[in-house]
Amino acid sequence: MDRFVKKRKRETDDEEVEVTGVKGETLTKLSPGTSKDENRSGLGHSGGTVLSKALKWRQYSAEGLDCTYTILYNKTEADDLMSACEKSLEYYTGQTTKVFVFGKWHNIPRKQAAYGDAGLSYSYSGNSVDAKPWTPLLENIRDRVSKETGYTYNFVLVNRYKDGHDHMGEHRDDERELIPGHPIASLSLGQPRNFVFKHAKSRGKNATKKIAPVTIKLGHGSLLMMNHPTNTHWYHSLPQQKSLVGVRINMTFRKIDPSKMAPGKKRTRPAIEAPIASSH
Ligand SMILES: O=C(O)CCC(=O)C(=O)O
Repeated sequence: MDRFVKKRKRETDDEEVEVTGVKGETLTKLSPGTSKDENRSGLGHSGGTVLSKALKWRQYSAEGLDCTYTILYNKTEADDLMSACEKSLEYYTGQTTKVFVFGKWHNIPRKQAAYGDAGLSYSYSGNSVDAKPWTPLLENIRDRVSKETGYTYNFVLVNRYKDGHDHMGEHRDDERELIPGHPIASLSLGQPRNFVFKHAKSRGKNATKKIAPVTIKLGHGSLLMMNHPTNTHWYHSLPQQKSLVGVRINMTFRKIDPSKMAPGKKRTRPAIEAPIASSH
């Protein structure tokens, strides 16, 4: 297929974002459909995801990549949510802020927390942390995301980046306990940052294919839907942007099947972020 990459201005502000897709494809118009998860009226359809028609969605498509992006909260709403998050969210401390990579413990280059339904846990690199119970603030955001996307979520991973030095290495959200085919909804507040997708076959020196990365600038109040099969074929990362000084909070809403969380092997993330990333 004839792919293109071009720069565009966002409708909502003056930030430039890179749009990658398939020539001839309409980026924002979505046809009607119903959710796999639950039926909702007034929603459009993209991949497996049912999207609210009240919002303006942008489609990102490439080989095996299907993402949709919108501004879910306007600036005032997003500012309020950001300050409420800063006041109320509690991040991991102590040993749970570290990962074991290449034989050494490293501090995670950001803060993390997990909230969700009772019994769900978040584990990585030898650590396993129970999800904290939903707070009213997070329930409110979760329910809004559900309403606009037609899917329900029982878990959220929160990442806080104090500035452009904090980052996240390349990884896929393809853990066994995630319900297959269920999208991951990524809500961003605060400092806009670049979010980079790389195709699994085009990473590093063992690359077998040449597929251009896809970069999306995630704005304040934005929602990015990572639809199936994106996380099967594409790694994603939040690289350092050292000149940026603002705080950013990201929430990835997920649906976990508790029966798939094998005792002692409960994982919501690969044990290490992909070694190719220079993140730790
Ligand atoms: O902060 C971000 O946007 C990245 C979050 C992410 O990659 C994840 O939670 O898996």
